[in-house]
Amino acid sequence: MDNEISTQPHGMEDVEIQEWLESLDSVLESSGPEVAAEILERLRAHATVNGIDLPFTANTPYANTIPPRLEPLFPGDQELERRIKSLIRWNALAMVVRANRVEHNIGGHISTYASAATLYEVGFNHFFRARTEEFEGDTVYFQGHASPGMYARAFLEGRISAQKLENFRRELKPGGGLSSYPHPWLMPDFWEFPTVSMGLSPLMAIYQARFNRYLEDRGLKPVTDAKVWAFLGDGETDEPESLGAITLASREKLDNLVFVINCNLQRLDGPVRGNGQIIQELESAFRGARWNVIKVLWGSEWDPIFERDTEGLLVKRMGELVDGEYQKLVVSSGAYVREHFFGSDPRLLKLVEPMSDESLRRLRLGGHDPRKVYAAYKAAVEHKGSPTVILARTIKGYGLGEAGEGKNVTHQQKKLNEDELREFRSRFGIPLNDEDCIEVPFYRPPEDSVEIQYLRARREALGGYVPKRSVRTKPLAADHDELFKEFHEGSDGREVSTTMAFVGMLRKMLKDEEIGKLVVPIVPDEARTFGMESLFRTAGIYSSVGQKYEPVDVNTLLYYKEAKDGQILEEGITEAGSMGSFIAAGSAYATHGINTIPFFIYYSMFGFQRIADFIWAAADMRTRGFMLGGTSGRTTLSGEGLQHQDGNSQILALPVPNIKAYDPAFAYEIAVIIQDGIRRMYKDGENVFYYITVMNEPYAMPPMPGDVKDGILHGMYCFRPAANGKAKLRAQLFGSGAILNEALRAQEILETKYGVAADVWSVTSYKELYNDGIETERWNRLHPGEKPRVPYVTKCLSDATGVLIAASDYLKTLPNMISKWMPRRLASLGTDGFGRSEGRASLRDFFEVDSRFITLATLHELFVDGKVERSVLDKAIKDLGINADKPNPVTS
Ligand SMILES: Cc1ncc(C[n+]2csc(CCOP(=O)(O)OP(=O)(O)O)c2C)c(N)n1
Ligand SMILES: [Mg+2]
Repeated sequence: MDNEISTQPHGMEDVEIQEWLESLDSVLESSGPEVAAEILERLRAHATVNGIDLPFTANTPYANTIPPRLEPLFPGDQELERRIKSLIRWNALAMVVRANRVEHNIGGHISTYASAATLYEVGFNHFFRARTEEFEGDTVYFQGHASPGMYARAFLEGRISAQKLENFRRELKPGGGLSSYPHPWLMPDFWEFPTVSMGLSPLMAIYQARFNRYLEDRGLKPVTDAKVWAFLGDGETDEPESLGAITLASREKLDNLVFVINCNLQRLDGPVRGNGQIIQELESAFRGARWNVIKVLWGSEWDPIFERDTEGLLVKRMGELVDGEYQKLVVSSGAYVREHFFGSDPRLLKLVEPMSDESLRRLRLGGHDPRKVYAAYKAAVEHKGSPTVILARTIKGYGLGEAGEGKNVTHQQKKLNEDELREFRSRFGIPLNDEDCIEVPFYRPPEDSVEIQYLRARREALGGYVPKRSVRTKPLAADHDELFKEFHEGSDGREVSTTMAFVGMLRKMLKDEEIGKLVVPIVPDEARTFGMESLFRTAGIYSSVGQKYEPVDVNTLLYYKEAKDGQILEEGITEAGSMGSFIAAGSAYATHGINTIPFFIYYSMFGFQRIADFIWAAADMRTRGFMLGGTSGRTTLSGEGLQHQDGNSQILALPVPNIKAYDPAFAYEIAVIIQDGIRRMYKDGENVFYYITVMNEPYAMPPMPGDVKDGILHGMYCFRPAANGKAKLRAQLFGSGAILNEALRAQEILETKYGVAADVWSVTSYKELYNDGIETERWNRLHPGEKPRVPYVTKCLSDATGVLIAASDYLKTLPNMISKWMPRRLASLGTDGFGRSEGRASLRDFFEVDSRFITLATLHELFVDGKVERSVLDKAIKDLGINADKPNPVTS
């Protein structure tokens, strides 16, 4: 082993060190820790001035942060709490074992909760305050695969029936089951936060804690001491999102935030850092980010040994072992621990001489000792000025013994043999005999038992049960005809982009009596790109400390105004963080009982493509609000090239079931969509949210052509019918977003040059049309005896004559997916392939989506139908200036 401690005493050196330590002890005793810290600080400065090169370390020794003398008294009945915890351990294990007996490989996790039980139970019995009428409650993000523990507790609390436990991971059974992990979508009265895609919950928790402050600073909720708790795995911290936002938390002084990292030193395959120390690594990262770090490494049994160790040898020894060795030690016999851990130095051996091997084996780790955990939690909730992270050492699969305790395979252990079950039963004192216990029945003591009475009393004292989700808002009136009317009228020839039109709507919404305060504009450092800088001054940029400096542009009209009651969340360059804010704001209707309406506007390529998993979590969480993909469209965004030009996001929005995705072309379409969206989400309480792509290409916004609201919302309507509907050559052109204008130009070319009369349709949402189509098909399949229903697309096109051509700024698959419900063959134009740094006209030529290609596609379809001669096509290619041998955009 590296770094072995010398077994030889150091002579004089040791005496000197001893003297220094003793004088520090006496300062500590006579003048307290602050003076001691001051002296050390001065010593450090003095050493530096005198040229002593002290190495930088953000680490403290491998020991508990809170010394025993500062430990508070444990306020609960420790023995009773242990018994309750044991019952929960048993039922959590029983759920998984039983589920896998019924259906092999249905899965579930035993060892995660087994390692975290004390961390949760101390929270449940003493810290997690429920949401009540009077108090907003603490917010708890549970580690996803520890869910059996939360279910087992809710079973003891009488909140979940035995039948539901029986149907863990079998949600489709009669009477319902329990979802594998925390999914508010599936259990909307229970789970609040989806956490199982690892790495998302730490970031979401940080932005939740910050959003809570935002609500307070803007006067939308009272200032309280409510906390946000996030329970994470140590392996989970490898996800970049886990630590990616920790500096925001300290910068914002989020002392309402507590991370608890369950450091069992293992992940799924094996050790998190076999050759290192994950706890020390995390400590330095968090301390470096200025968090309050509390290490809970050793249980109370270690305290007397530390006390005997006046030379600091034990702490030194603890700091030497790598995690792989620790993992081995915790599953080894007392004799092994004595030989391999204490045996490195005779002085260490002497420290434990009076202890039996059995008592050495029973030396608990900090995360399994309620007193140590309580002390850490209490210090965390009382700490001021920065967020706290608790690094708690535990054993993965604690209590599973031979069945998996501390073993590399433990994460996936789902079955226990009879002996293992009996051993577990005995270890945790579950009142089941040898025979009964191998059936792994759920066990709940009678209602009047001391255990149930205690558990209920504790939760009552903390305001009720956790987790529990409820919708706590009153619906809005959402009567906004007046607000949006102006946008139905067009721009009177003035050229504006749909982004500008949206910003105009946002500005008006911010002034609205009902929703003005509730609107939360969120932007990741792109406000100027979207022409939103005018809002800086009027709405203000949220800053928890106001504005401590005079902005450089203070003399301009649109200066960069930060304010404590600022409304805009200017997140900086973090789409993930912005999404964290979006989720917090869009779920405040449940978390806080406040109908905040987030509008998150960003570079569309960096949305679904970059942070799709957060969007998925938002969907699961029933988040409401509007995501706006700015500068969208592969050919609409000129100049930016391959990385930025988005022809994907409307496709990537398809898999998220409850997101409504629109690609509007005109201001009135956006107005109709947003107005209806606010109504659906905030008045009718629908669990949907919106994705709207907006563009930066300026053009005149037309007035709404009659009452086409239904068509806009359903996904298509006829925007401009052909002048001569009776013409011999007929076509239907489908355009979306900015490409609709190309279809309109093609309509003109076709009419004037080729005698083709084309109707032009605005397709606002291929996703809506697709969902309607597949649902109609499904209904018809399931109800063969009834009058078949007709898809909306089919209905729209029932009288439409001629050939069919669709063009969008997205992949061709978008229109293709609805073509089967069209009356005839569809020709699709789209932007499959990598973008280019170019102007719009060249890009549309390159991707073959401009008016010329729409014209050509129309003529070609007519040619295939035998309606026009080949020569017309040949001439058109020439007249339209199309290079037939141009490179294929899909592959070039
Ligand atoms: C993003 C993501 N990747 C992979 C997984 C699969 N997975 C579930 S649990 C787990 C290991 C967890 O280890 P750790 O975070 O240390 O938690 P522990 O169970 O040890 O408390 C893995 C890889 C996941 N849920 N999410
Ligand atoms: Mg782990």
